[in-house]
Amino acid sequence: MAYDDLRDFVRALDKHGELKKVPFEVDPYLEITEFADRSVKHGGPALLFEKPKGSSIPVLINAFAEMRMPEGLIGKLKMLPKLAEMGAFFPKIVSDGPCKEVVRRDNFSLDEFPILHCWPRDGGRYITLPMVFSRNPDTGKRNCGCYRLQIYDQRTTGMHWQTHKQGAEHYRRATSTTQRMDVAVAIGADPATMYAAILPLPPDLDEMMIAGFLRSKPVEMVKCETSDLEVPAQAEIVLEGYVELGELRREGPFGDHTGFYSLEDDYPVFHVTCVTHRKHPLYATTIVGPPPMEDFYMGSAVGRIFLPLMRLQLPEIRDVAMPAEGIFHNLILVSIRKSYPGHARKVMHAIWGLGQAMFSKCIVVVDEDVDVQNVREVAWKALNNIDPERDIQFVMGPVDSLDHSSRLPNYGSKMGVDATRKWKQEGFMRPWPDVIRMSDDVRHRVDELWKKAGLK
Ligand SMILES: Cc1cc2nc3c(=O)[nH]c(=O)nc-3n(C[C@H](O)[C@H](O)[C@H](O)COP(=O)(O)O)c2cc1C
Ligand SMILES: [Mn+2]
Repeated sequence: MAYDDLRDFVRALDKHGELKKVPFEVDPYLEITEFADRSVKHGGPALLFEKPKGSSIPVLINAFAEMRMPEGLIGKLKMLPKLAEMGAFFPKIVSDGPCKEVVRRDNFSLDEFPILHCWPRDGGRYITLPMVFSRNPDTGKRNCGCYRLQIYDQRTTGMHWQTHKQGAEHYRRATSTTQRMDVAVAIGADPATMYAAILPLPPDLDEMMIAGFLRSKPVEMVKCETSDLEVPAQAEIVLEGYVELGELRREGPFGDHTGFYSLEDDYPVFHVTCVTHRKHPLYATTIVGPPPMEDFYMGSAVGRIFLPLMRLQLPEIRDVAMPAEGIFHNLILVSIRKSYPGHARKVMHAIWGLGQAMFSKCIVVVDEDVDVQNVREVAWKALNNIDPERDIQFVMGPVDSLDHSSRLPNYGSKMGVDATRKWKQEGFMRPWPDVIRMSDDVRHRVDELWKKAGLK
């Protein structure tokens, strides 16, 4: 993760044979999506489209797919709980940076960028992998989140921060004090910095500090031209601007990471007032759609980061898995060391109370001897272990904004399945059977006889 910037990362991908350059013209209208979708489903390389139709700026996609997440990252992530003791990675303010090589206050148009129209029935073109910076009006703390931006015209976009996200919270808080809220959007940076934008961190915990930790080097931040916000100095492209409080506009539809088109809804409007970029910028993007896509791999790494953090609060958790088909929040498989009656339900409620894990639509809790990374084993044992009426619990609460099945936007039901072995203290008086297993001596003997019989 110790890359200086996006192009440094691209060079490394290239050197390791993980990058395919496409030297001929490909259309950002649907065609790049089809390339990226086919490639990610086959474990293909990152793609660099050198001649996107209609723009002189190359498009990078699938750079985070497969296990290109550098190995070192995973090890580092396990150390995150110790972050509080480290503190040495606070972002550093610098006075200038490559993202300012070209400053355009008036003479810019978003049409110059190779922004994808991802799927046939999308409402337009979307910037899909931005780092959106805003400040908490009460505490002054920075937030960076990845929220898509629908292009409305040359200088305005949608601002798709969902209601539970930090950007939306800043917006709500700003409403009482000002008319406008400054927002800055950076596109393309070193992978740790880009990655930090999707981390579901607690409010007011600076993503840029975590990025510094992941890359073992503080992120250098430079002040915007037109506001007091700061952006990563090594970014490829920066859009500066504001959202007008109270101004909402129809956003969507968008072929989303659920694999369905997410519905249209009203979101704030981002007015771009200044664009800065490198002399020859790269445009980093992604597509989402029927899983698994690039975001599945990004999200899986998030899962691994948060397991050690979750275990700080809930040490009984052995392991957690989020199968691709569950698109993260729809299905969470959890194994626990069960210690007291009702323990599985305590864990479900704890997860529903934990940051963005509140969206977990179905939580299945199993005993620690079940390998949650093996979906077949979970299905087999869990389905055997449950008396549905007794072991399935429904609760009401906040649900993901993208959930198209909930009775209301953002509010609906969730399900917890207690698939642990039931105890007497839980009122279960029948004997509980063991899983069938052949005895070791017979297995060893048949190992020999197997060969003798000529079986393979
Ligand atoms: C490719 C990609 C696109 C995303 N698009 C959005 C989006 O449009 N709106 C949104 O609220 N969250 C989106 N997310 C999820 C957020 O980035 C994620 O919830 C993050 O934790 C938000 O940061 P925050 O906790 O600082 O608000 C996206 C994630 C990825 C990987
Ligand atoms: Mn945040």
